[in-house]
Amino acid sequence: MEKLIITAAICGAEVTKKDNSNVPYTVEEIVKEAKFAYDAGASIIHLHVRDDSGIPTQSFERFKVCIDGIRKECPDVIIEPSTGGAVGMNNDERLSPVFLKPEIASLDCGTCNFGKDDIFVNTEDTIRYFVKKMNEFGVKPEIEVFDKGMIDTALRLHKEKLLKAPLQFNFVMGVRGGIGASLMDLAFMKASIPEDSAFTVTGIGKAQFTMAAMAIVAGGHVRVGFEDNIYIRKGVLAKSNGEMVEKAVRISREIGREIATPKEAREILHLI
Ligand code: KMH
Ligand code: ZN
Repeated sequence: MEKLIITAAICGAEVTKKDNSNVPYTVEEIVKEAKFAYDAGASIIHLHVRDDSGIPTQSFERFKVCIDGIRKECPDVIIEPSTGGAVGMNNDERLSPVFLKPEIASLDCGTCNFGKDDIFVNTEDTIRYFVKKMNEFGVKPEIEVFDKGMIDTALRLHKEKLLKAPLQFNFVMGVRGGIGASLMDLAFMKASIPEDSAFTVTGIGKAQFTMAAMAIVAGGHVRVGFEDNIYIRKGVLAKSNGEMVEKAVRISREIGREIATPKEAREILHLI
């Protein structure tokens, strides 16, 4: 089987130090967490940034400093900034890291309830605007889908040649408001994308490692990290993103699937 690409979503925008004191905020903490994840086997860092007090920001300068810092410690890692940011941010704010011309960035392909009282808004016009900017700056979109209809939206844009093959999907499964996190849900999502696409599975909360195991067996790739889950096992807070990556590596190796280096990940995702 193709080697496994592990993405570490080291920080996110929602989780705080109150949830787990190891969630990184400062540049130094973000770089340290990226390095732990990279050393453990992550080839992609999915990056959100915060100000020092922990408030999510899409500041161009903050992204630049964090990316430069990560680059120093993890020279070949793939850095994938978020264009999702946090609920409530405006489009131009969200797009700012694209102007740093990363190899890849997230592209959220639909609107959904996000938790009990938040709505994560991505209208079709927004998605088109983001794709055009990403194409203009040579950034590959990782298509984030929180539900099956978002795959259909992406495929519509693909048909119009706005999104170019091979597509890279991230199935985010178990968000309150999105698709669930079960084997049946994953089979449905996998069957809905073109055969030449790649997919990563992100299981939210307690679904993180069960969905990771399913993705590994199904030929997909895996995302873990504080953005999506704060526990290493039931009731035990994770010490670092590195600890979560190590667990994904162990599961994969037990099943007989080796881990991709950043160079191999670039080949698999056609980034080179
Ligand atoms: N923070 C969420 C509202 C992404 O990175 O593109 C959106 C999110 C998705 O995290
Ligand atoms: Zn994110």
